[in-house]
Amino acid sequence: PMCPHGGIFFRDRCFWRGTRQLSWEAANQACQDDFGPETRLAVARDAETNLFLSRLAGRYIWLGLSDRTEEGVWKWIDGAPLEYQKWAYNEPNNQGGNENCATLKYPDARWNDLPCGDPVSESDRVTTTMSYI
Ligand code: 2F8
Ligand code: CA
Repeated sequence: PMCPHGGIFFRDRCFWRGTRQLSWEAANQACQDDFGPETRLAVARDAETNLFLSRLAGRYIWLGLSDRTEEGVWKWIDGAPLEYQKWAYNEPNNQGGNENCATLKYPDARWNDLPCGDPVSESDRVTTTMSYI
């Protein structure tokens, strides 16, 4: 199957690689603005998708995963239950009590929680939009 706007098809949906550095909320909004109302930050529902996303991104990206509504209760943005998980060692650690959004790190493809408002949290780190229908 083909995806519009240069998207890449994997499993059952289209993914797009973002290029901007945005907060989690702004990145998610950009998904809808750029690719349509059904598009959200990516959900890494299993190991294969997680690795696919990491390779497609080639850099740090936001996942559609947060515990913003209830600390410690991580929820995928599409409402799917959090079954597969790939947190980095000692993560999520809610550093400073303010880390409620998950990133997919690169190149190890493990997850870390970061402040949702961070566009770029370290000089060698780039957070981008990643989205799916
Ligand atoms: O050591 C892991 C730790 O590294 C940083 O904090 C020192 C990350 N925070 C930022 O990059 C803002 C933490 O999220 C991470 O857990
Ligand atoms: Ca963290």
